[in-house]
Amino acid sequence: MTRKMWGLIPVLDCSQLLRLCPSPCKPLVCPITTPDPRLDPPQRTMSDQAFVTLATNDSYAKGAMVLGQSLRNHNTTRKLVVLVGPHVAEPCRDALRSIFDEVCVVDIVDSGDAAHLALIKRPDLGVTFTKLHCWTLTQYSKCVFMDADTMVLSNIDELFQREELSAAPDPGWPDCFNSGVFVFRPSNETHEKLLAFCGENGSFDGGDQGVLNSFFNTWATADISKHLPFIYNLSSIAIYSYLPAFKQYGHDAKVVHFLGKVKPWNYSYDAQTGEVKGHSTSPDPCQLHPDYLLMWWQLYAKSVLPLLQQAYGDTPFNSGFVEEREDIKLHEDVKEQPAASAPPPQRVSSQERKQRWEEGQIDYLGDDSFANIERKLDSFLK
Ligand SMILES: [Mn+2]
Repeated sequence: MTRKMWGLIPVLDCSQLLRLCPSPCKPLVCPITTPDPRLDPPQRTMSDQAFVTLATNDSYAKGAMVLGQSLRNHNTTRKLVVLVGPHVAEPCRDALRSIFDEVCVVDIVDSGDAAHLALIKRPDLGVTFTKLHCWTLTQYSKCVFMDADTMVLSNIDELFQREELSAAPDPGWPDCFNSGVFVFRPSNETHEKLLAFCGENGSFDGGDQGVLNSFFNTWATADISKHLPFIYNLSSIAIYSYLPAFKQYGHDAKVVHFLGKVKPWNYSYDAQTGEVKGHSTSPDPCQLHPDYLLMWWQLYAKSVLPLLQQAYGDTPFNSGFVEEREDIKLHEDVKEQPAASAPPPQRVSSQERKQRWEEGQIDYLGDDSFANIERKLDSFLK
């Protein structure tokens, strides 16, 4: 029905979704049990397990701060670790230090070890090698890696009951896992094997996801307990490609992943009106769900920006906030006068809209906004 109505290409169909889950009746109930404190002393579990993320530049550092703060807000009992690339500015590292337990600077170029040798063979995979560095965090027995463009919506400490390598399916090719959220066991041996593998085989997608899927190549078939439910890595792209599923299961989402070229920090935020700005000027159509995007900015405004302001002091930096400028006010005055000869906005026919949608030209904030699609769906699903 979705296909007929909207010409959407569902990324996950029902059978694929149900395959992720042990019971067709309760597809989102997964076999995660609460640990018995008598068997597994919590203080031990807490200090030798960690959430790990990666920031390669100042923009991703902001993402990492929002992620770290979202984990704190949901009372994680695990340590928080961020790997930072050599280009992350000192004030950003300072701000990261106030959220994370550990800030590890990873400079593969200076490392002089196997990672550096691999980098010489494959200079295109620099960021991937930096990410693979998470396997060297052997002070922890188990970790959950999360991309800096993710944000948690509830406590997800139960992920530590999963084994390496557990991850959720990728919405684009569900037989591959998405490497934005995964459970792993730090090990120097695994790290070296991964580097050697990388140097020899490269990456089929040019990034870490290709390498990791080729390395952990039995994920799709060997052990269903290593398939994390999709709610642990809900990519904003998938919301629009299978909206009825999002309506059915979306409220259980625990991690949102801002997949795609445009990231939350590419927008700006108007603190006065509480609105996220900058959609129309973006070259790529916005694929981020407006509610999650707003949540990201609200968290940033409340908890991250004050840390950055403190760290930067008088030095100017890109806060991402819309500044109230005199020229904007001037512009408003000019607007009061009747517009001279601007053509009226063209109405697009339903057929044309369908065609544009299929070509990927989606007006997420206008005709194809989530609210409009939802209204249309509601009228069919009643
Ligand atoms: Mn990502």
